[in-house]
Amino acid sequence: MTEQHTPWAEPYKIKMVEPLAMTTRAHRQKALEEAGYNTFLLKSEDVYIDLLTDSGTSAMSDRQWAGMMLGDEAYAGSRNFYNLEAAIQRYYGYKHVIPTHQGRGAENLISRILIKPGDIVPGNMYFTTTRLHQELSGGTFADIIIDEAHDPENLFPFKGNVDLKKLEALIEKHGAKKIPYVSIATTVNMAGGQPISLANMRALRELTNKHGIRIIHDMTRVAENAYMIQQLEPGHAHRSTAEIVHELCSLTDGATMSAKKDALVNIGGFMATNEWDVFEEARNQVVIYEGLHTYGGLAGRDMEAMAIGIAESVDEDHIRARVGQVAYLGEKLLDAGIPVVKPIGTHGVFLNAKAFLPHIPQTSFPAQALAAELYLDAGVRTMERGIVSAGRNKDTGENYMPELELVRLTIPRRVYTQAHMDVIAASVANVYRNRDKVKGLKMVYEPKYLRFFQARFEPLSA
Ligand code: PM9
Repeated sequence: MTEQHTPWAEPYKIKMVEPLAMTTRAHRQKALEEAGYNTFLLKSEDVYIDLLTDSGTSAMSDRQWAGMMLGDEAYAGSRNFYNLEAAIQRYYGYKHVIPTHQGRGAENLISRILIKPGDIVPGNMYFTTTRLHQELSGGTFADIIIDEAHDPENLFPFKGNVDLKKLEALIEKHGAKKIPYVSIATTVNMAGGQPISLANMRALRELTNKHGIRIIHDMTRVAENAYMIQQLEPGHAHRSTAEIVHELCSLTDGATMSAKKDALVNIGGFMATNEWDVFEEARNQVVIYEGLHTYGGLAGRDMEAMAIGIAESVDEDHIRARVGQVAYLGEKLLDAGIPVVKPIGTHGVFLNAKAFLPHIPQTSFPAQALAAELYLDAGVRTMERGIVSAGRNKDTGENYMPELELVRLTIPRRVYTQAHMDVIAASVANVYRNRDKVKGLKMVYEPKYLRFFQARFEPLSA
């Protein structure tokens, strides 16, 4: 482990590089128009620094690449599945494992198995794919995150916490039988990558035990959450990230995982459960949607890389540098007076588009417009996390109007350098200086599901 009195630094050296595309503003203007002002529709070759997502975009280690060569591509019973199962049991402690092609494959399974029409699924803020699967199974998501999470200026260190009173009120109103599980994300993506505290998880476990309600853990960024507990929650500084990860998982009954984030792979995920009946049903259903229960849509080599990535994700030097790099960018933007979500999250820095572009009403998509402008300025690709991502209420068809109208500068793991962070900060500062000139957008094409992926926009003239 590195000395704590020295600054964080990458605990690796670079042995292979991928050239980046340098483009002109005129080139980017054309690319943006062709992409309908949606950064998801840009071609990657037109992007300089890609902060769209930390999902599947991390650099794998030499050990993971070596693991890829050990792929056992048997249809059934691949040895890589057993290695993956063992890694999940060891680091996370869940008993039964079903691999899936990525996180939403696991969300599909758990939602189909546990949710009945009319059920309520409380959670610490919605996530796009998670809520959609809950709704497709006939459930209704209910937000039980603490109010602080909806305020970008609030400095509370654990804005991923559940407001237990909100959950008690839901139980009182609907009855525990209508609540198949509480959906808990570590960390909370849409709140700005904010962690939940261990104290809050323990209290939630106590409350849910009292009512016989499960906790299903969206553990996509659990190592980052655990690291923040180690750093910030009194009483945990002496514990390893791995130990805290294990305890977080032990307070839940099952999990869905997009291994494309924390677990450092380019593709893959899994569903895990401690309940035999749920496992049996998942094993039945996975063959319909993903593949046999010992590969779930993945090649053997993908499972091997994931097993190795899980171990690497809880390495103290890795996690310190990962979160340290995000904090470095965040501090630079704060120093420049840019409105960002505070405290800085663990997987990205989130710009507060309402404060950045106060002249653009939320119905003219300020975060979408800001993401487009950032791309134009220097070729940095980011993602809208506001009204477009929030979508429409499934019952009324009305747009959700989230408090948080954000642009996410998501940092892939082990990919970019500090110099890239400096370029990003300089570009954001430039756009901020010229913010008055940024105009709103109108949506000209809206897909039915997860509209943020494929919607198209045009600039408003005024
Ligand atoms: N998150 C992200 O960029 C991928 C694309 S946006 C839908 O943040 C959580 C907390 C996630 C997540 C994906 C998924 C779904 C579940 N929970 O993308 O299907 O952040 O592997 O995982 C993205 P998959």
